[in-house]
Amino acid sequence: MSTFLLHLPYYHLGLKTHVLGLSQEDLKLELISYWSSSASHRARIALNLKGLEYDYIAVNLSKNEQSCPEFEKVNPTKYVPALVDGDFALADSFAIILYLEDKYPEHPLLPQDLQKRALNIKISSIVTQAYILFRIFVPCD
Ligand SMILES: N[C@@H](CCC(=O)N[C@@H](CS)C(=O)NCC(=O)O)C(=O)O
Repeated sequence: MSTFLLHLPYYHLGLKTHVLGLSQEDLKLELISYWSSSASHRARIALNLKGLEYDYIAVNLSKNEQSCPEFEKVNPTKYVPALVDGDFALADSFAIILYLEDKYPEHPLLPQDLQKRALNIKISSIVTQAYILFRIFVPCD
């Protein structure tokens, strides 16, 4: 059984802090991802550059676990990665990176200069969109 399926009792968002009896601040970040996912790599790299501790929750894409209804509650688009911060779940590597950057400003990933910052965001946006286009137009086999 995958790590993700073992965690299922906690993935009724809004209940997690209640079930565990903890406050949002007590909970470690969790990254639901998979080793072979390049989008998940992006989120992992950001977490590691920022020096943030997190639990890795695997959703086995080769077993189609991203399609299970429990994961759909976390991310209706059924893609990894998804970040879980307490009772808040956020999908999409780019959104995750920007959320981490805003919430944890130490070890910044983006330059302070507004124009350099905008150029970084532009390039990141192109990279994530290019990946989606690749998935749509290039068959897997
Ligand atoms: N724009 C999304 C793309 C996420 C994405 O495409 N994830 C792939 C793995 S890299 C996935 O979960 N695929 C599952 C599927 O195709 O069913 C992001 O950057 O997070």
